[in-house]
Amino acid sequence: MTLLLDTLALQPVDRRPVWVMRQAGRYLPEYRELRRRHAFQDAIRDPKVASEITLQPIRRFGFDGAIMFADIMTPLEAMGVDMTFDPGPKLRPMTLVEIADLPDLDLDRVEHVAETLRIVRREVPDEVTVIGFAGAPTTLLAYLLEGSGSKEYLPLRTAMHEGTPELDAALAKLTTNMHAYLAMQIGAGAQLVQLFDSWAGILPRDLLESRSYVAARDVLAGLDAPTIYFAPGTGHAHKSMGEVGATAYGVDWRVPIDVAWDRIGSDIAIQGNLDPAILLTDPDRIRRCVARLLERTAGRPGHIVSLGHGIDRHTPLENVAAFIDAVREAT
Ligand code: 1CP
Repeated sequence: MTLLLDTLALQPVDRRPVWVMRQAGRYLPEYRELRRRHAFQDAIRDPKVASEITLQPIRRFGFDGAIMFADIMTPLEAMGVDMTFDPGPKLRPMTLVEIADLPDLDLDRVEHVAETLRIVRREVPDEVTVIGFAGAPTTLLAYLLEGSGSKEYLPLRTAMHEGTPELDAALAKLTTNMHAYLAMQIGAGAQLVQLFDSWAGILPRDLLESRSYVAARDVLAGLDAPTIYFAPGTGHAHKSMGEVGATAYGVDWRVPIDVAWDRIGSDIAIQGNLDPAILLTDPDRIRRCVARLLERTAGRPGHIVSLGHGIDRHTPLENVAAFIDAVREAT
């Protein structure tokens, strides 16, 4: 067992584990250096490069979790969806019927993901937990209908309100395939998987509950590893989030972590939730904010220390170090 896995199992630990979303990414000079030589999608498709990028933040900062380098859209490319990245995904917007009719994920076409995980599992120190991930059906649907990221996700919200059989079919297609994709990752060495529902929070509570949480639950059900469900901006629907049935829940910075924890459930672990903007300030402020965060969960097993969303690419390295040191020193 690792620190992260013990924490997920609500076991008492000597200190709290820490890792951050997007830790393998653009704030790291060694990432930017590799990306000068490899385009984003090529880097993901080459297990040597992808595993190296996964390991970069572990070597530099000693995070307790190593999240594999890929994108939530990677398995959709292996279901025949063409896209580019600039820096986020860009694709031809699809209809619900086109999404429902996509071919099922060809596991041979994501063999590079399995190989990346095998390499990472071999190379990381035993105490570091290897983390796999997928996008949740609502969030993948948002990109497929819109063709890119957006502020409003009106095509998603419209389709969710209409609630047609075609919506059910499109969500079912994404649900079964992301379940298979995560099961493959666990087989290849992922010890923990996180489901990213990054844009679900744009939905009203009733649709989150009747659609997003149900789909997320079905993706995670029966997987042979602990799971984390991360859906930022869902403070309006924390009380029912436990229905997803994950081992742990990631919370953003908007709600105090202890308040979110009580709302989501007591027999679960929780991950978060420092505002990534705090890492853009200065080491002294970061230490104070970390101390306040840790006070809020003091004496309660099951807290994975992290940010409320991905680390910003302009984050100074010394601030990341101050963040991790503050967590470590606090025990
Ligand atoms: O180098 C570059 O220019 C690419 C930037 C980049 C990176 C580093 C993208 C494009 N994706 C990634 C890696 C990535 N994406 C990881 C790797 C592991 C790690 O966390 O270190 C992960 C887990 C993701 C997941 C992801 N991709 C999410 C969910 C997490 C979140 O932040 O909410 C989302 C929403 C995406 C879509 C996406 N891909 C890339 C960008 C910039 C975006 C978001 C912006 C947009 O929608 O336009």
